[in-house]
Amino acid sequence: MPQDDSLSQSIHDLLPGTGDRIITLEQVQELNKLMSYYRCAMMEVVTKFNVLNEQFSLQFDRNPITGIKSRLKTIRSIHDKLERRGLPFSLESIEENLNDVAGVRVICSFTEDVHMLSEALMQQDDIQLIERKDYILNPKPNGYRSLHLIVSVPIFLAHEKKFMRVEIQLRTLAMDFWATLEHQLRYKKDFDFAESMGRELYTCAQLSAELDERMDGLRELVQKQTSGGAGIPEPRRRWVDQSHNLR
Ligand code: 0O2
Repeated sequence: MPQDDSLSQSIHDLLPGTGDRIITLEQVQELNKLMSYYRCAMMEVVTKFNVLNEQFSLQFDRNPITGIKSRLKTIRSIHDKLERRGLPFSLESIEENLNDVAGVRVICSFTEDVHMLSEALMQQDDIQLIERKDYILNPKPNGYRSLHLIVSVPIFLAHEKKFMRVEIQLRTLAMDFWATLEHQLRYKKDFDFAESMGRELYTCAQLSAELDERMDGLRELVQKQTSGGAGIPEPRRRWVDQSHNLR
């Protein structure tokens, strides 16, 4: 490894135990390029959801999305995940074996929004569905609920079009609340996660599912009363008319 190569050095620092392996500057640049492609794909997906939110908020006078988070896996966790699976750490291996280098999490208002947004996204002709896991219909044994999509999305570079995979997690506020706290509790360092805590978390997951159901019921009620079952309600004014101040 060339001593003056700070990128290469940082990869060596990130990957202890690979000190004896030669990482060339070219390889580091290729890895950086791949990560930037994943970042672009992530941005494409985030934009798609922002556009859908804009359109649905105009159409139905409410925002189906309350927040969008995105994250790029670190080189260290990419390396560790491949190592855990006994797979090589190479550019080809990353692209071939990992679906979640780029991740987008969409937090929705209601359960119905989760499915409505996922359908709207999948109707877009540049998106390819690779895998769909509906943990809302079939929650994990610990109570985890979310809709997971692995999609392939094109990014348009100066001279080529490249398809990149992105993991999308769609969930309601209640599902996100539970998953965020469960993740924090479960991965607390130096703490033995007792079985009884798992049971308590499962009960909390059921409570959060009940909360979603009840909120969905209220939303249906409001929708029926406001639209009278006929057509789309008038969009609410979000901007106050300030023109009188200009006189
Ligand atoms: P991070 O840091 O959030 O990315 P995979 O490991 O993805 O190849 P798997 O296990 O089949 O294979 O994937 P799955 O079931 O689709 O879950 C992947 C991601 O969903 C996880 O990523 C979590 O973000 C989330 N997830 C899945 N199950 C749970 C759960 O029980 N609790 C919580 N809080 N989140 C969950 P990572 O890589 O674990 O972490």
